[in-house]
Amino acid sequence: MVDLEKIKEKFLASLSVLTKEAEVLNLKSEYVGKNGAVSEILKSLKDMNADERKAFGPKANELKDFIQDQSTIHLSKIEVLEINKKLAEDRIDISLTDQVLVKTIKHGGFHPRTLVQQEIEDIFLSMGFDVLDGPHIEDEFHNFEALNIPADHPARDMQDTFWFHDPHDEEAKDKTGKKRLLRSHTSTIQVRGMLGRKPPFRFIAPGIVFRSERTDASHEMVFTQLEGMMIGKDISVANLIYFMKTILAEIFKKDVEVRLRPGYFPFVEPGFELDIRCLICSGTGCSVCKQIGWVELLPCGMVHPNVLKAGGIDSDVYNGFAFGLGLDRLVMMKYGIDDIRHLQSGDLRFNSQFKLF
Ligand code: FA5
Repeated sequence: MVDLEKIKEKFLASLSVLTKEAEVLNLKSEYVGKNGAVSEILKSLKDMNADERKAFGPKANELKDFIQDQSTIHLSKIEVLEINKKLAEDRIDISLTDQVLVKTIKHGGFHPRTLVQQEIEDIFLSMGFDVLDGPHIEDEFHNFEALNIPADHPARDMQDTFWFHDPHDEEAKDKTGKKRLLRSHTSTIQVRGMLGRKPPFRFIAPGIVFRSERTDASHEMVFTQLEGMMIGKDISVANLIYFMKTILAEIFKKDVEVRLRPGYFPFVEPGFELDIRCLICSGTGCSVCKQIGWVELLPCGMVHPNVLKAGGIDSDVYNGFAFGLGLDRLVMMKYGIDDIRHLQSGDLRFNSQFKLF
């Protein structure tokens, strides 16, 4: 008679070392498969007499059930081990994921001009100024005439203007009879801002302007200015200078060397040029300051009575100052940018050096 206990022990010994599902299934098949050892024993029951079958049959069937159950239990154990192994290997490493994200996702950033413009707007807003906007396509009146620069005035040649029509051709007017141009300075907003406002008032107007100029390290054809105007009673040149210096100190957050010299602009009298000591070369001379150590930054002056009149203001009662900050040059000084053309380059390597979103 076959020793069922021995078969059971042998099976358990073999099963205990198995680590793979296929191995367990093979072993199970060796015992209880179609031609397995225990299956053969069960087949042989028919050749036994009734007593033998009664004694042996249930035990053989028990062994068969035992082998099947143990195989199932062992398979579950293997499955649990495999799941745990996978969990350990595939653990989500949050720090790693972050590093990968930082490396692969390109964040947008603010253009340095936007940063400086926002900062200046905040400074002026805190001092009670309004922030105005104006059209890029202008007419002769707002760009020149209202600013005390009549036709044929030599000052028209101070800024190389982009005309939509030939300015010397009297017929070259648009449907409204006005000659159109791309504004050559933000001073166009002086009269637009004055009309409809009652003194005292103050406003700034940042925006792009256009000039048909040769470009170099400090000159662009499309660049940004920030116009400012303050109108009231008894405003003096001392007020103007105090304002300009306060603003520069707020922007640079350190003392910067400036110089004031007479400047001619038909729309102000007296007029000044406010230059800043070049911060690219610390005044020793470079391509930005044209080797002179100073950069023209903030022309300004007391508003000419003719301009006040064009803006509907009584020049016998009110006066005030205006200025036209070269915003791009200010950005260059603040960030140490040695060529204005970087600002318009669209080069992401340049842009991404500044504050990210
Ligand atoms: C004007 O445009 C006057 N409208 C400014 C003004 C306003 C004077 C109010 C008085 C009262 P100007 O052409 O100098 O002035 O330009 C003003 C500033 O813009 C310059 O000081 C300079 O900083 C900047 N700027 C001028 N041309 C360029 C250019 N091609 N590229 C970059 N910045 C320029």
